Amino acid sequence: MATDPKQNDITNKKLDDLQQNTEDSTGQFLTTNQGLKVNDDQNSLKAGERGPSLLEDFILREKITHFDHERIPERVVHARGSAAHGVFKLNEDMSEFTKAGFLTDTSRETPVFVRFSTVAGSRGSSDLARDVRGFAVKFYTEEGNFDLVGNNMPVFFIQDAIKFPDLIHAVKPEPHNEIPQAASAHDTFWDYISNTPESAHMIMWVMSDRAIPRSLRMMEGFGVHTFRLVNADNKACFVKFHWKPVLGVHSVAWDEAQNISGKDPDFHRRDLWEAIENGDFPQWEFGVQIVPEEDEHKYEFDLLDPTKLIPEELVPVRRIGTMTLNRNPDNFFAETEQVAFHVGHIVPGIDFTNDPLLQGRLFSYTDTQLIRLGGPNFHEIPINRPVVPIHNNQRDGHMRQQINKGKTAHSPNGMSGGCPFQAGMMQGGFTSYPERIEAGKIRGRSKSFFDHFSQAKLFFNSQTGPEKQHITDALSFELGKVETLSVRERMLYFLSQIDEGLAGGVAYNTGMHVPKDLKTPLNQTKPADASDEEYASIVKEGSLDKSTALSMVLSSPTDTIQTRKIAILAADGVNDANIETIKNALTKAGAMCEVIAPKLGFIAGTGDTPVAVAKSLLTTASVFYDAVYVPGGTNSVATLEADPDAVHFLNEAFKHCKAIAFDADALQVIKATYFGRKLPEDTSDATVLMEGIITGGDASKLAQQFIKAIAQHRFWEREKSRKVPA
Ligand code: HDE
Repeated sequence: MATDPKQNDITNKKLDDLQQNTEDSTGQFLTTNQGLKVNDDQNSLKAGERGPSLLEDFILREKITHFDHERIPERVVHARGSAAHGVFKLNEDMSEFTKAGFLTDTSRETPVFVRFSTVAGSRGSSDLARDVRGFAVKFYTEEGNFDLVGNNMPVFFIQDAIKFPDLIHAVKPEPHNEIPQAASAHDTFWDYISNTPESAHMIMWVMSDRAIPRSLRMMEGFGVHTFRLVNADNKACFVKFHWKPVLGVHSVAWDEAQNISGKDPDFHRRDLWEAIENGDFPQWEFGVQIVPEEDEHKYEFDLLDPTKLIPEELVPVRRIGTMTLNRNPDNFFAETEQVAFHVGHIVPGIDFTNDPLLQGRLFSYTDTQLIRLGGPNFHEIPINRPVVPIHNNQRDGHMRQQINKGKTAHSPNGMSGGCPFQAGMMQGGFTSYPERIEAGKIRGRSKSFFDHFSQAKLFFNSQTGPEKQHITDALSFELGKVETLSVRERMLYFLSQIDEGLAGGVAYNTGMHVPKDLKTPLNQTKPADASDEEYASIVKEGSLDKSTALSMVLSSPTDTIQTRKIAILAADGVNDANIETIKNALTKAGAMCEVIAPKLGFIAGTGDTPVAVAKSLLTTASVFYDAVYVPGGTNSVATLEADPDAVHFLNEAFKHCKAIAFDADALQVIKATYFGRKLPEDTSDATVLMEGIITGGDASKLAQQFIKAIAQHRFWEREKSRKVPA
């Protein structure tokens, strides 16, 4: 159950107090970094009014030097991010499984800081690139920080950390010309993938609409790896972590995503910021899939393999708490940029498994902060500080903030009475789960990791028709941009291992044939020392044909229009009474309406009140809205019908499968569009003319039908006729 998000300010205040390092210049004099009041910040010190500047000008030099050093290295991956503060509230005591305080004490509110990101692009790249999204949560718990550094997809491309640099080199812009930015649609990426069969499952996810979310607020989150929970009796179980967005999981259309990338590269960042400013606090339910230790080998996949998920039909997701994001950062750099996540930041009650990807990550995250944040004291940056005190014998290093008192910095010591003491288990000291390991030292992988295609098939088969079509289209787009024909060919063969129809569709769109076999086989599909028989026993087709939870369309609620954005197209002479009725009904249902007209300012309504225009056709576009309403009014209709931008707006909304409602007397505007020509003439009583296209009736009846349509999110079935000139 969701908590009332507006109650949570106390926790944020607590976090601020504990990490205090804020500055407010209101009413203050300008000073140098040494606290000297500055008398002139606009002119440098010169020898005479027209003379040379003087080296003596320490104020100029301090200001410019600081400026010269403003940039720090961007994250090598996940450089583009947006973040927010919030709170986590547990609803169900999990002490049966874990001793972690924030998962057992339902009275606690744990402050969190969450950073969402894309992976491939640089800091300034577009939010709507086709990409997996980072979903990293820092819980400031009373036992220290716990970071759940996950993604919006439950699996990953590779099974072993040693492959990560190659994967990232392949997806990043190509090294000779640094093209393309934030896009996987290029030769090196697909060359790598076509030689990496273990990526099959993840490729299905990134080619699905999950890779182009409608909003960061409408994404699921996953811890990806299997972790361990450990209870007070030191009994462990396996766990997968989930975030389920209360608003459901929704995407935009690929053509829409590409348009948005040009018109507003900050689309997701802006959306998150504005939702929080408006008090529409994004919420997720926190879920766990728990597998008893004795069931470790029960499934047809290996729990340690990060290219596999546990289907929700096999192990349901228990929703145990709610996270609410309720405060925007005060300063992007200090917080969103300097936040340092690490999978190794854990608390008693949670532990790792031997997933080889997770094990490699345990090294990487501290290492990356050292170069990015400049030294070992990055934990002292306010956003990274735990809310509990730190006591240890670590000292010095670049930019040390802590002034440690006393003369001992060694342990064991007698001079300081042995302080700081080691904490025993009963005193909350962290102890690693004593997993028993007996093994030879090898470079290799378990045979249980070699079934690369079963879950890729499960994912593809679980999609609805339009979702499958989107995957085919996305692959056709990506491979269509690949210039090396042998790479395309290998990929078609690769896809044929997942689904013949999928491979055939992509082959058709790219003017190729699906090869029956390859001259050089796909690497690593089969363990080198496995017989065909043994291999057949590894590749057990799963016990499931389909999993509803894998389809966004089938698993997301279609009964809410909370925070959807609706465009109202209008011009002088519009029926302002109808605008009011529709706007009130939609706003009451939680949506946001904006009037869009040929120019900014006000337009005259048929009633007495002028109507305020939020955006002009020049400054906005239909890709920024979830639905469109065209009110009547003779002059408004005549203006819009003759305005190519208004007609384009509607064509595009149609092409992107959005709900469109119009008053019966606005039919002329619709008739001017491409799709209007195909509509039946019946405009009687709140009639649905085609999926998601509604008209007629009085404004309040129309509003009710419109709300139902907007709640469907998109009418993908309409895509068959989507070759619209928009
Ligand atoms: Fe990361 N990853 N990663 N990663 N990752 C980083 O750490 C790395 C992986 C993820 O908003 C880096 O601070 C390796 C999987 C997120 O600040 C770096 C491997 C998953 C973020 C790094 C992986 C992730 C990062 C770059 C393979 C999903 C952004 C900057 C073993 C479960 C966090 C930084 C933020 C960031 C390394 C694989 C998620 C270089 C070596 C799998 C959400 O340390």
